[in-house]
Amino acid sequence: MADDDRKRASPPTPGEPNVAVIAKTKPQTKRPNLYRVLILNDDYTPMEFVVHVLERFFGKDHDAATRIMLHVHHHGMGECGIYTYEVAETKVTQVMDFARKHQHPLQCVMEKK
Ligand code: TYC
Repeated sequence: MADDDRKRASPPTPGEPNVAVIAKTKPQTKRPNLYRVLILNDDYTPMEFVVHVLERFFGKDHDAATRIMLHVHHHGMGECGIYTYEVAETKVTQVMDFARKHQHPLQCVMEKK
């Protein structure tokens, strides 16, 4: 409710209770839902290809990309980044299209945080 729409306190009327209404203003900031983008291990996608994907689509430097790729290689799954819904969805589509184009079975998924 805008300030101007709020009920003004009436002047006190003799003999009536003098009551003021205080309207709380809801904070206008809402945190967006966030989504983790994950890549999955497989036996066929070359390690260098995964490193390249992490550099190209997730802005990782070579060392960070290599660390994430090795984590996925050893643990089966790893986090590429955390984004709002539309950005996460775009990243997943870009990675899946790029992997398909190069005929690698690399899988990329998103999950709500
Ligand atoms: N396991 C793959 C190999 O040995 C490498 C790999 C790492 C594949 C991470 C996918 O998300 C992945 N060539």
